[in-house]
Amino acid sequence: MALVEVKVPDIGDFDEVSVIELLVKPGDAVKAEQSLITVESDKASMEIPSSHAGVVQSISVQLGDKVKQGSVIVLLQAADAAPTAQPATQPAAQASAVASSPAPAAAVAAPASPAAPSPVGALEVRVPDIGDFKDVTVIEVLVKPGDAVKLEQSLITVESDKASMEIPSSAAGVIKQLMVKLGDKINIGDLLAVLEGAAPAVSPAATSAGPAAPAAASVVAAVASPAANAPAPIATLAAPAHSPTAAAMGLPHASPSVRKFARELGVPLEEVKGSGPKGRITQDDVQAFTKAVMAGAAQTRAQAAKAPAAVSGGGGTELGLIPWPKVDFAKFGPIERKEMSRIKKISGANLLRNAVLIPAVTNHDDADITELEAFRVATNKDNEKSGIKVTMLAFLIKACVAALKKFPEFNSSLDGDALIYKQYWHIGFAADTPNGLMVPVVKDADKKGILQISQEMGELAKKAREGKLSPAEMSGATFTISSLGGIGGRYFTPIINAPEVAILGVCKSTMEPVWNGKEFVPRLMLPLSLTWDHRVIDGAAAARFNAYLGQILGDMRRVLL
Ligand code: CAO
Repeated sequence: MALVEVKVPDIGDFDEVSVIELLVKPGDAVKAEQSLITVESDKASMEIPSSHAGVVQSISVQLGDKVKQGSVIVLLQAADAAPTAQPATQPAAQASAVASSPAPAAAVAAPASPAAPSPVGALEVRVPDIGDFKDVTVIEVLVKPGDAVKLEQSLITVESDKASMEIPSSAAGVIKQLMVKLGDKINIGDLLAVLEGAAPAVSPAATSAGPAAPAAASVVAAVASPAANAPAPIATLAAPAHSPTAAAMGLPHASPSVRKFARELGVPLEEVKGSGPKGRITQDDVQAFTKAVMAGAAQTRAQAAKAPAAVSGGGGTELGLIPWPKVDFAKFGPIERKEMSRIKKISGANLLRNAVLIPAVTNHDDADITELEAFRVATNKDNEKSGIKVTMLAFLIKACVAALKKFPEFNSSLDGDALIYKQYWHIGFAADTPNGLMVPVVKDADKKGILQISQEMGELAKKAREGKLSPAEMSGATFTISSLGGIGGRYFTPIINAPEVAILGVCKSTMEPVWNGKEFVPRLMLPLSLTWDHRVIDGAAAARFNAYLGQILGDMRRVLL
């Protein structure tokens, strides 16, 4: 054990930056590369991580202090005197070790050269030098074609496995073309957008480490603010109700670690009030918000912001629940504690919201699929060579589209006191994966045949299991099917995947004696469980939906009518 001074590493052009957040306190055990403080210049912010693991003895800086390369941040009782990458014999070595950690060295805007201002025309905005970030994933697209953007307004958020950052625009103008989409992998120099309109009067040029400035009217984005990423738009069984673009309306001000923390808890940062400098959201704010929601205090606010219709009848009430039981399980026997996967944490928060906010009712019914199953088996025989396997789920998707067309409110979403009727039929299906439930979406299922749907489902389910689904492949569903048919069970009560208003649960079909008016005959019966939002749908409509679905599954030729 040795005492080690952790110093500010080489942080590029960041000179004399302000300390805006202290992320640790004396006595805290920190891991190597754990963020210690957040600093901010007038252009960007970044976290400074620890070069060693150990216990914080004292903190050498205060909020508001100006620090620069070599300033001592904390005194650490190090578990191991060796820094994370290179020996800490001198500040520079220590700095470079730290610089390769989660907080990327931000490229800082430099004044444009006199030649830079170009006449009104097309301007290319490219990915600037984003330090160690390579092949990073676009997790948010904050603008769309036609949007007017200001200089340095964030265009997208990217995320590596270590941290996230926003990529701002290097020029003001109107977005003519957006060259990236959710899920894309990007690297330094990639073209993000083409702007037109305003001349980049004060557009920044690339830093020395940045890509070479493209010729003529193209401008290279040069500021990479590491300070953001809102909840990733991962569609789980309960996809977030808000769209990723909502964040663009007023991006919350928070450091990457706070954003990561918020995302893990499923906390929407747009709804958190920041108590830090310039309204910055701190970890304490996120914790306080979570506590308030759990205690019911923020329920009304959450409803108003995320499910407006939930309060359109006149204000929510506090849940007034008793606290969650705290049990020392180890007292009763051996235990093992395991962190839940990120997907489970996100889907858990969404499921809780949907279960609490939606007045959901489930209708159970059975469909006679005797003939359909025979047809399915025959189809699979005929198509043996194609490698495409047709399961009942593909027919269910097609049958649901027909029922959704007949009962359009099942394909709608609440928007305040209005209903949005969607003129497209994108069907999500719950897929069981090692990391938790995912809901890939078969887009435009109305335009696809059973074989195409089966093939797509197979590919999407495989990607889901491998954790390779892109956000785009999990968004846009208008209705979801959760099939446990391959596993078993009779009926269950699935939770609606907001902002959808209904979900169909399906269990394993069984051969049953069915009375045909004269005698009992063996029929293959498929158990259906339809959960619906009672604010939008009533029981009679739900019963009719199930009955119609049953008729279609009984004779798929009805789909053609
Ligand atoms: N009745 C009887 N058998 C059924 C059936 C049903 N309703 N649905 C599927 N089967 C059969 C299939 O025909 C297949 O049989 P064979 O192996 O003999 O060919 C077998 O069950 C396995 O099917 P599958 O699960 O591979 O395929 P699928 O198209 O039915 O489902 C998928 C695909 C991805 C939805 C599924 O694998 C899955 O993950 N299901 C779990 C969904 C889930 O967890 N829902 C709960 C959400 S709420 O927590």
